[in-house]
Amino acid sequence: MKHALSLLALASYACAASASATDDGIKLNQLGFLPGADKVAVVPDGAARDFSIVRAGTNTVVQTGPLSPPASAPDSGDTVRQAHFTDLRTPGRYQLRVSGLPDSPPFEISPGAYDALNAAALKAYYFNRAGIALDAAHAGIYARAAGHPDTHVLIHASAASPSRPAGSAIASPKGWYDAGDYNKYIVNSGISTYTLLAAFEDFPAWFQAQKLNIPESGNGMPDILNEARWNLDWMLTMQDPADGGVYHKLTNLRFDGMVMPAQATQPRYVVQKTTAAALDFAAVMAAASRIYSPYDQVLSARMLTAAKQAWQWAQAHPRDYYRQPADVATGEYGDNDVSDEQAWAAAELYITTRDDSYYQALHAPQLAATVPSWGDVRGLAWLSLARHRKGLTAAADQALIASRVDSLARQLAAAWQESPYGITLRKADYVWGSNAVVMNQAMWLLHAYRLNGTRAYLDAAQSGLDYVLGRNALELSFVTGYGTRAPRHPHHRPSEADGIEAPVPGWLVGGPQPGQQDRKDCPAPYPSTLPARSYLDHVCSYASNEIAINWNAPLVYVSAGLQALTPR
Ligand code: G3I
Ligand code: 9MR
Repeated sequence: MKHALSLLALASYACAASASATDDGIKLNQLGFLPGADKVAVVPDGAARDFSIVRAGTNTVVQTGPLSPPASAPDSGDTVRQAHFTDLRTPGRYQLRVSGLPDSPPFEISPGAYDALNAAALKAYYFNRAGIALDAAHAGIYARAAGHPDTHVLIHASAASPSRPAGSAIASPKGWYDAGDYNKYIVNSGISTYTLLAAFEDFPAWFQAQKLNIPESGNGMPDILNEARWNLDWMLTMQDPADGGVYHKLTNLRFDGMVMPAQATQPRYVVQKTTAAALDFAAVMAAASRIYSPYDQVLSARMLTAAKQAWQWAQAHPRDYYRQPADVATGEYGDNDVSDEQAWAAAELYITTRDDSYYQALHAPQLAATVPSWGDVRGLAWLSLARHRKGLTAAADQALIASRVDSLARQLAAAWQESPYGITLRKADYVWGSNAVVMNQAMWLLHAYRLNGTRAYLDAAQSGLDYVLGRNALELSFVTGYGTRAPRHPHHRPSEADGIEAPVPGWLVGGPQPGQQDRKDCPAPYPSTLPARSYLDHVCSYASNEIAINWNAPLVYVSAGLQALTPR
């Protein structure tokens, strides 16, 4: 039933999308803006030369302005103009009007524009918890039975050791499901958990005040730390106490069908210890150790010991790359260059211990700054160093830290200025998970803004959130449940299998990218091969419409950061 509905929805969506290639509507952030934010909409080029803003559902004009000159946007195959209305600061509900086009979706100007979005993006992690029943008091209509207790997880042959031979069992409960699938991967957990912890480190007041209504709420710990703890507890079980090595993943041999967690009962395995897993684990545990220390000294000490042991293991096994065993077919998160993981772990250990030998291990002068992703985490080293710059030892090169953060921000701001849509994405950024690329770019820009107050960085970061909330060629908010037009059929097993029409809310889908690696699994074609339009709101589309913990984390960071940093 649900499948038939989704096909119908797809058919009407595909028509709309192809019609819209020549005459789309107005594209803007469908939630709206903070009063003090930069405010921009994108308008398809036509006869109009100006725009007006009306109170939603009325003809009361509150502002008018000129459209910018037209610019052609090759990534989306259209020609567009921009409408700038930053001066409109009065809270209210509005629509943007351009003659010859339908009015824009309504949007708010409000000091709490992203409150609900931010809480939902974080609550999404609760909905993806393994090993716990979601009760109605916390999950509402998305309540479900527990799945994947992971109390009897087999040691895969690739992970066998003298004290843990192949086929023996360990307990490795809790954690978050990685994405639309039910497996748990240390590499991706690393950047995801870190990014949430970084959001807390940067915006503590915001998160201390936030109430998520999760089972631990009210226990004296901020909910973002409660939620992250669920995954940290699992990560700790992935370290072999005999040698400090860390298993790469906990997985079935094959992906589960589109069923609820409790119905997914294939045997689970831990697979191969890898250098990347040990270093990502070391980085996250070192960071978590300092962040949880005011709340739980025992946990904090345990995390630091675990981090050091994983670091030691990685130094002794510098090139144990992940090799997918022949009998395993789930996600790989493989990576044949772990120099960035090494630098990131060194940075976190240095910040937490103030031991200069870790700073030396970073090789800072040789370490470039790049937009973070699961496979390239060197940027996380720079962001953490910048955040903690005031407490570092004399060994740290302060000027280098500031210049690395600023120079990448400058490049991103240049892309933003040149872009017809006023966004930081360039053609090469439309990869699997492109929406997380733009969110990580925005996260970087916010760090740079915190560092040196360059207003363009804040505005460029805003453009990233605007993009994922509707200022894109598809006129879609890419966050389930938020915005007037949002994904209905994410590649997310619970959303598909729960029998509830609306998907689990608060998830950022992967987004457009021309690879279309799921074409063979999709009953309907993508509407376009253009990078910015190659997207399918169909459950088949794991390459454009899956959700993932590493994609949501920078959305949590950015939606909190804009609220915390945008001048009133
Ligand atoms: O590394 C190459 C790069 O050299 C090249 O320029 C570029 C061109 O497209 O491709 C790069 O490789 C890409 C790789 O990600 C690294 O970014 C592959 O094309 C791309 O297919 C690959 O996608 C990954 C995907 O798994 C398939 O392995 C995604 O990043 C990753 O987010 C996704 O993760 C999956 C998990 O395996 C399983 N759970 C769900 C999760 C989300 O879909
Ligand atoms: O559901 C899987 C998703 O989480 C992964 O990102 C994706 C790529 O590894 O694979 C999905 O599983 C598909 C498999 O790769 C091919 N057959 C169809 C599966 C989806 O039901």
